Amino acid sequence: MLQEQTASRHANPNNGVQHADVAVVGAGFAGLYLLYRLRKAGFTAIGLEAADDVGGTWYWNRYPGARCDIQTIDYAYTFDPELDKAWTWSEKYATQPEILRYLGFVADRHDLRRDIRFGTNVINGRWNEGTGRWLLRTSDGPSVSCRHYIMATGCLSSPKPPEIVGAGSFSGPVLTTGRWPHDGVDLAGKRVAVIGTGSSAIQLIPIVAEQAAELVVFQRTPNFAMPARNGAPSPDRLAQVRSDPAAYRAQARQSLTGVPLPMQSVVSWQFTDAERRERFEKMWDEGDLVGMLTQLWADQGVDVDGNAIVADLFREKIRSVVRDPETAETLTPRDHPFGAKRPCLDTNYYATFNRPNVALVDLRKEPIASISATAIHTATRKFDVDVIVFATGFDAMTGAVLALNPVEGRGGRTLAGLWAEGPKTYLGLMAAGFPNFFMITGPGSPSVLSNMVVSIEQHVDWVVDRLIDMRAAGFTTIEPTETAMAGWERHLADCAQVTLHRLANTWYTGANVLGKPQGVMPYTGGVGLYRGICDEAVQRGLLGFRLTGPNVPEQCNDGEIVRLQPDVRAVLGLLAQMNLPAIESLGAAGARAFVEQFNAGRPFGRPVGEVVDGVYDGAGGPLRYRLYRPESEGPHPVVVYYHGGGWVLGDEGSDDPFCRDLCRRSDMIIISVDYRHAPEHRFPTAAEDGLAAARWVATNAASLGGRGARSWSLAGAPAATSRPSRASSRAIAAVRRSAASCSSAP
Ligand code: NA7
Repeated sequence: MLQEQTASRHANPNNGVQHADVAVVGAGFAGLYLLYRLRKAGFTAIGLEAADDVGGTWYWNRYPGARCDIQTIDYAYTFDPELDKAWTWSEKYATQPEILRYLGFVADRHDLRRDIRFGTNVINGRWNEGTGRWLLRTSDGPSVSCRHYIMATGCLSSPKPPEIVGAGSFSGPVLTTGRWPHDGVDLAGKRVAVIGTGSSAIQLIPIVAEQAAELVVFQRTPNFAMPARNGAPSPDRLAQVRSDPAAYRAQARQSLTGVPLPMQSVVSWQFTDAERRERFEKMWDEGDLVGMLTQLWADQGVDVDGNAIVADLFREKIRSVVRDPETAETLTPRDHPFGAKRPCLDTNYYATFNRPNVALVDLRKEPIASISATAIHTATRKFDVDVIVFATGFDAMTGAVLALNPVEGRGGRTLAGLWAEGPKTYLGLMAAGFPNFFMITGPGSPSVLSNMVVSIEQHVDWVVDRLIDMRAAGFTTIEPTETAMAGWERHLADCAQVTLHRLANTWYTGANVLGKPQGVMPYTGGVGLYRGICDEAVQRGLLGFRLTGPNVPEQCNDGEIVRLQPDVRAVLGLLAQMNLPAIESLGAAGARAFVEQFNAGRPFGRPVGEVVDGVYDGAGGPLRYRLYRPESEGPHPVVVYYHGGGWVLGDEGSDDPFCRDLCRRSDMIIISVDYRHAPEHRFPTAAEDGLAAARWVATNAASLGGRGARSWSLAGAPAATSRPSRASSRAIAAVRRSAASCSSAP
């Protein structure tokens, strides 16, 4: 009924095509906020929604136990400050029905349903070069002609096919968590199989175990889960939001994950064992998943060893709850770092496996061979069941957008074609060749690695603000350039290298769907940084975008928005914020004092097997060195390391944390050597010392624990070799010649 009213209101009886400035696909968090902002900005907009009501992911995912796993105080709109007063969440982590009610409440409050055609799928969308508009064919009602086409389709809304032989031949009820029946399912007295142990299954399994006569859980990959400890919303957070809502929300917007928590700067090895355990237990007791992911120590998400400490503490917890040691071991994740795959919040998940009516099948040992009319068969066993629940997840991030295929841009180019080897976007917002086509929380944006609502609001604001600016300037199309898109792809890959996400096969990387191209799809650099980059693109004249309009000259400020490696960028950004004096203005003594003071404040480097201070024969007499030996048994290859400092500053200990890291990661001996400085010792003194150090190490490699005279190499900090004078170039060349004659790469 609702659907008919809406469609007829929009239909154009003259040609069966409905016209609007903007078409929005999806009526979840993103779609609703888009419709709100577009209407306020004076654009005509049509929402197209497959479901018969608002809610998006919260409309479809109605399985028992479905909940949010970001605290709901944070998982809420902020665009309407009155909402915080008008709506009160009843729990720390709200249930699906409550979140769905909230979205209905927002839709009513702002009268958004009148712009939405419910029960309507988009069949395809084609860009018409002549009219400069998109034409969308829909499953129901008139086609839509729109200037701008916006995907608010969600990241986890296209359920993944089961990929199991015979899945269609089961004669009993087959349920999918992402498409749960609206009137519920009675599982009392039934023999139930649940396939999958991701977030959905981990929420569902304890509830099914209480209802069903028997429950068999088929697990492919164990996950890290921690107790939600649900209850009333956190009083601390409530107090913070109420006392200064603007500051609270602003902190979330600038944070790593979209939740107002600080960045940690203390690294794991700065804490004792007892302190680390205490920090872990605190998060465990509070049931704060985002806290557990980001607040323990700074290296937990970027360093395998820092991460392993958290993972081990989780494993200990599983063993302490699950009584049968074999079951406990099967439930224990060992193939991925904590947080590299989406960890879960649970209520009695591990304890459920102590129940007599629950069995666990390890699909790594006995994969499902087939499903017949009445049973699930592994290679060795047959499980007779009455109901099968597929909790097998989604074709994440790209699935819902590509389901609208073809999205056909300029010259018949399709999005599926562009993304054949993995999604390509600029800022996760747009793709080259697809004018006026936007994605909210698309691949390449922080999206699923963040509090979605915060990311959605940022995206919607960015997009609608651009449409307003374009209208004011007379532009009718906007599109990213190939250069900008390629640059963003490289930046995404650089960021992914810094985190541990690349070390796990997950839906973040496309590994859960057969044949899907692999690669970390969300932006891993964090919500605050990402927001800054989007703003920077605007400040730099819409860098990376081409804009056209009928009566205005084309504008194209081509380029890449981020050209530095993310870690270099972060360090330079921090230094810029400190507003330090130019080092060359301090004089040699002043600069040395400054560097010493600066280094005293940095985190202590990670422990290695052994650190030995010694003296080598420099060109003009004894000089100091510091040797870093790996924990592993030697002999090791040796690296002679020249510290940075522009020939003027530093000593063998000034790159200490870096040398430790180099030693640990490369499993090589690092020998950081001092050399005499300018201006007291004019060039090429330092280079001569460097050469002497190289010779000394080559001669003494075996006694230092190295593999032998020919198994060593040279390394150095860039400053040591930057902008060399002619004299220094000659000296460096001498060192290189000497090195080439006596070294071989390990
Ligand atoms: P997930 O997290 O993708 O979980 C799906 C689970 O199903 C996971 O354990 C998969 O194992 C398993 N799976 C998938 N395909 C199969 C087949 N063919 N056979 C056996 N097991 C399979 O989806 P969820 O719905 O739980 O959660 C999605 C997100 O929604 C969640 O992270 C929250 O952000 C909200 P795998 O790990 O791939 O080996």
